[in-house]
Amino acid sequence: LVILHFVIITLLFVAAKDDNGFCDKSGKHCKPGSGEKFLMYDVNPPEGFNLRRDVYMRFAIMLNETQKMGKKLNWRLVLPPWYRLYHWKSGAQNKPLPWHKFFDVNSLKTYVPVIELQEVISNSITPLKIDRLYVLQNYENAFEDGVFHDKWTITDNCKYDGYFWGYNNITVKETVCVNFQGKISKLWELISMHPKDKYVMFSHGEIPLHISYGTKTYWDCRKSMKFNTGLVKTAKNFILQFLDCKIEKCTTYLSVHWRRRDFAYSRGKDVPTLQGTAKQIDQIVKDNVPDIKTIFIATDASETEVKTLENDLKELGYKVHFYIPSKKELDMYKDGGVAIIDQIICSHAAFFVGTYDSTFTFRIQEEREILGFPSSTTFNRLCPDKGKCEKPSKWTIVH
Ligand code: GFB
Repeated sequence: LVILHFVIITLLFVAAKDDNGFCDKSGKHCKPGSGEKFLMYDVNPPEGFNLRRDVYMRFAIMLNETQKMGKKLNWRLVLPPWYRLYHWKSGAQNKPLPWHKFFDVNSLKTYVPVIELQEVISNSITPLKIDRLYVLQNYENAFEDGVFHDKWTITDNCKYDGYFWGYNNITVKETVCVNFQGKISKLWELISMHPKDKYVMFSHGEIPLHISYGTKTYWDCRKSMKFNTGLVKTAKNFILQFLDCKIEKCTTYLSVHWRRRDFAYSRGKDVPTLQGTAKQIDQIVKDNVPDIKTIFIATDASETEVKTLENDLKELGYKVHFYIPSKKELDMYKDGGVAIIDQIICSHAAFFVGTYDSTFTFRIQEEREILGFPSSTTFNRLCPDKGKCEKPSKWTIVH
């Protein structure tokens, strides 16, 4: 028994010293090897928080899927700090924000080995020098021969349009321009051309597509994206205090994600007018949850619009709530945290109504699927005042 023990320990030690690291039998618990490598990415600067969450999932799944096959065990996915997001208007943030501000990073780690960029930087004695930055670009014509093929081509024309997540001392040894289309797993082909690279970065991480959208793999990764526990606590306190509910699946209120700002003017044909919104919410309540008299609204609308909707709904006999942070809360949670609190409150409602084609709405719908609400209470949308109103797609959970 002692000899066997010795052999096992030696094998583990040898495996740990190997560049590739090792996984346990289940493949779930992997240890990186001595030659750690870092996969970094950046997203098209104007994209919002919730689209970025989807891009994270594409990279996380890309890494997890290879690790399940016992490969690439020495790679870690670097969490790209949140910096200068177009929709964050309050001015409460001007520094790059780490992921643990918004998410439970230990929970992310149950799915894939991730590391905050700040940690990578502070673990390194010299300023971070990325070995290769691949600037991804779309092909001019995605269907050249009438078919969409997964492919990439190295070109000689591109420019990095990001900000290195707000860090001005990060440099790049070599930039490679790549026209890319198709599944994200194809990025390994690019990476494998330079096996000695330790820090590899992709810009425009939104261009590669999910390996498999909506599958069990997708949901396993999605479930690991738990929010920061402080944000969850604040949202739950609000629900308890104002919405009279202390259970996961509340029965006391209806929630609405009312996306305004750029949606109100650039997607006018998909959203109701300011005047039409209250009438529509009233009809939805009457048709679906007639006993409910309390409404929670999550929105990016202006103060005047908020006041108008609040008054209109009150006139129709409803109690209306918005989560409005104090100055101290805004400083602490930032716009990103406030938006997450809004999302959590929407997630627990008896009935949810979202905005067509908003990723903010999609993430709430996913959260409700994880909580186990019937999908009829989740996949609902506000319609334009007049004209066609397509039902939202139902992306139900796969266990
Ligand atoms: O999250 P997001 O990608 O959703 O971007 P869409 C919208 C951002 O606006 C959120 C704020 O991340 C928030 O900062 N926001 C929107 C809200 N709704 C709410 C809300 O109910 N409460 C709070 N607190 N904040 C896409 C963008 O937005 O819309 C694209 O990703 C582009 O960049 C497109 O602008 C038109 O999918 O709704």
